Amino acid sequence: MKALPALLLLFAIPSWAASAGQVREYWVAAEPVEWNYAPSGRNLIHPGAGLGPWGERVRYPKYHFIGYTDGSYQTPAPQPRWRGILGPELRGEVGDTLKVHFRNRTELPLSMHPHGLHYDEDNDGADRRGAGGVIGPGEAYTYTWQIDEAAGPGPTDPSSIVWLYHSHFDPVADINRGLIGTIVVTRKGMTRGPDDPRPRDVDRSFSTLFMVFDEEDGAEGGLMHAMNGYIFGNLQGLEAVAGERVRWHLVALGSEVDLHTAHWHGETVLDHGRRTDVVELLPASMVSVDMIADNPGTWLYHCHVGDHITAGMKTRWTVTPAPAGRR
Ligand SMILES: [Cu+2]
Repeated sequence: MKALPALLLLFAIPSWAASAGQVREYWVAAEPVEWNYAPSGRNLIHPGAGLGPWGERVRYPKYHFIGYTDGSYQTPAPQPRWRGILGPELRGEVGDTLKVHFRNRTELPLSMHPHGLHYDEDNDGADRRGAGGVIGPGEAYTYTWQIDEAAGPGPTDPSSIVWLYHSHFDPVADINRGLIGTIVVTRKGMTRGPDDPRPRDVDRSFSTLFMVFDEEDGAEGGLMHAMNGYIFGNLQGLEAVAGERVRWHLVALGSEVDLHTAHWHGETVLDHGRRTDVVELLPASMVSVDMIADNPGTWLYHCHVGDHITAGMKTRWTVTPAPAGRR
């Protein structure tokens, strides 16, 4: 590149982007919770149809990663209600370092393992090896994860991408217990500001986990076909305003039954250059797609696998009309 264009490019990048990466700290505790897959107690999609065998019992003891505002672990960090069973969203920009202070408030040995980020063996949080592989009941550990170039959006990705994190002491059991969350990494120079690593080219983002939780050793009534831990429309709060640029981070986990096809009514998405309204997911899939929410209404959002529709893997989302004077 010639010197002049390079100089112009430098001025085009916001000043914070030119600085070295930040250290972003998060405080996360694993805690036992009583989870309710259908807090309304009802089938909110087809009220007359009821909850079927999945409604005979909707409350189960689970575990949850809960974000706190600081190291006193007193005040839970605010979290939108639609996140449901997902732990806190850990955010950063390429070049940043995440310091995640993990506290195990359960009676089980657990860990935190991040997909995608750069870590050494002590910070893999897996394989029962390294200092971070086994965090016993009541213990704490600070994980250090680097968001290097290889953890950031690739050339054909949107300006932010999603990664999973989960407990990996006993991965199959820990994931089914609910110890799951998401990380969102924004491309360097694309954040909203030094204190807000969310991307500046989208107005809103949602993350949804498609997963069948097995609560009763495979018995049908305990196979909870959930989106963010909710069934039959009980996932609430997915709301955008007409005209907004909405990014959907889609993840899935589980086993052979967890092949999911996320489908939006009312809008289409752009999935890495492909226009569609259905995105395919397999266990541990992580996909970020973009939508212009320009069609006001309340629309279905569901898994399109037949058996999963029957079992309640569906909800609604809303595009509210833009206020007068906007757009
Ligand atoms: Cu499905």
